[in-house]
Amino acid sequence: MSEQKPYYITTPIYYVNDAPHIGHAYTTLACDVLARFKRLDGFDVKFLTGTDEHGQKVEKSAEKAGIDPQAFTDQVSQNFRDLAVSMNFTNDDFIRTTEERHKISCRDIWQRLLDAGEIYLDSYSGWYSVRDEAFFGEGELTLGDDGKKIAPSGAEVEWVEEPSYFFKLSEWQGRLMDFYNANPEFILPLTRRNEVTSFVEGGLQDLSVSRTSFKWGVPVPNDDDHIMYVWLDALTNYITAIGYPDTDHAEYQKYWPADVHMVGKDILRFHAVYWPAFLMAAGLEPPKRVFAHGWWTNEGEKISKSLGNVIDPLELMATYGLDQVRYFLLREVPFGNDGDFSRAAMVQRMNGELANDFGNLAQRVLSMINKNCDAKVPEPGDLTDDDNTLLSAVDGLLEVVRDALDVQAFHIALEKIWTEIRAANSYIDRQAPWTLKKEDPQRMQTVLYVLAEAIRQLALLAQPFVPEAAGRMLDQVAAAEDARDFSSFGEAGRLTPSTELPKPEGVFPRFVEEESAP
Ligand code: ME8
Repeated sequence: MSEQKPYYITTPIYYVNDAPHIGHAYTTLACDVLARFKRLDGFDVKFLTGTDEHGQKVEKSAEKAGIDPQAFTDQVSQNFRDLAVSMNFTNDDFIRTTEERHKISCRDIWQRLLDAGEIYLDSYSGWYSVRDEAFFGEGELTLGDDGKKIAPSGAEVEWVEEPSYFFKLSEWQGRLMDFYNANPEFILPLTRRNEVTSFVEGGLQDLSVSRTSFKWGVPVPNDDDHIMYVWLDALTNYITAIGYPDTDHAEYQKYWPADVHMVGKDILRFHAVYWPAFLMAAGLEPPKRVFAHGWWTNEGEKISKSLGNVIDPLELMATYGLDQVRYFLLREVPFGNDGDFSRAAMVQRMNGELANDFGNLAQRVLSMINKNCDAKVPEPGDLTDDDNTLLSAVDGLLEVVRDALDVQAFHIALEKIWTEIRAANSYIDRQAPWTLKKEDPQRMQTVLYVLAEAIRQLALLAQPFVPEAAGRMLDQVAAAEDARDFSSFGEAGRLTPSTELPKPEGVFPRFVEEESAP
């Protein structure tokens, strides 16, 4: 077998200051779908997620909870791990920045930067937002109602004055611009790319990369008074997990540079400006892509703990079902745009698109086969133009979905799959196999075969999005376990007539509003 191509995809590592919410689940879900798709498509995938456990924000949260930071991070990090299991995420590793492997990696990248003359000691005085873990210039701030200064994210800033090491970011403007120009799809979507390039074109200042006013972090090598800036620490996780500092490590050799760092738009600058600059300055390659997706609101409102409208992914799953939530999040909003979570929209999509369009297609066809074809894959006769049109459209879908996912356009991938689901539904209505049953039973067999084959392929493609339901649909067309990757897509994996089929059962339940109590 030819060597599999590597594919390395990462989520942000989440701060352990709080319980995971729908926004965290969303980013990891997007990565999970890509990881699953690429595995089915023959790639050797590494999918990484984890938690960001150092810094002032986490230290303060631990203090507030009255627990020591390590015990606090152990607890909260576990919630993120558990969420990954509940949401059926297939991450290959889960990294925590408090692990020894990561501290070694941080010290090493620091040393490389120092040796390269990219870091110098000075002192910092300026504004810092603990919530963003970021420094801000006076010009970026606004005044809040109470007269306090506010960062663009809405977080309060505090004045910081302390000795600090600096990274010579100001010297990287030209090289970053050359890098963006040479790699036009490094930042997607393109609207976000423009945001970053104009920021860099506007001029860069040296970046403070150490703090002395708290202790919870990785100490700077040979200068224990300083803790490494949490973003330098955090970003380095992406290479720690593949064996760095051993750049000869088999995983590092195979997976670096990463194919996609998936992030929310809030942390694009760290990933698209600081990270490639740190890497290039350390003599390492920058990643191939950073995709910054949009922001979810809840029924039109910003999601925030103080508003009490945080959406708990576990509650959503319990109410609507896991595959239903997975589908909704990636179908509702063009990936990259902001989106609004609404329960009405959730129910509409799960009932309309999953239960009616896809679920009924399978249920109608498989029940007819069960009753009229002796519960076996029917034997097709000669194919008509109508049969060939449907089959070739479905056969062509893999390429269409692959192209969409290569630019992280989940909504387009789903839209294209659903176009063919609807085409299959109109084909049934046109061909009316229930009438053929009496008039032309051989033709009925052909029509049902074409439909079963369409269902098989649609379910193959739906697997990354709705793994549980698609798996059950594949069981119902008796697709062998080793015939569920994309090497069995199209003609290569056509259903074999006379194969026995199990009794069909619905895979996408409808959501029925409970009657409110009298
Ligand atoms: O920023 N809508 O961690 P974090 C969509 N530790 N996505 C959302 C969201 C929302 N309302 N809220 C959060 C950090 N997210 C750093 C990252 S990486 C080296 C270090 C998602 O816990 C989105 O992906 O604040 C966002 O970028 C991320 O959670 C921020 O997670």
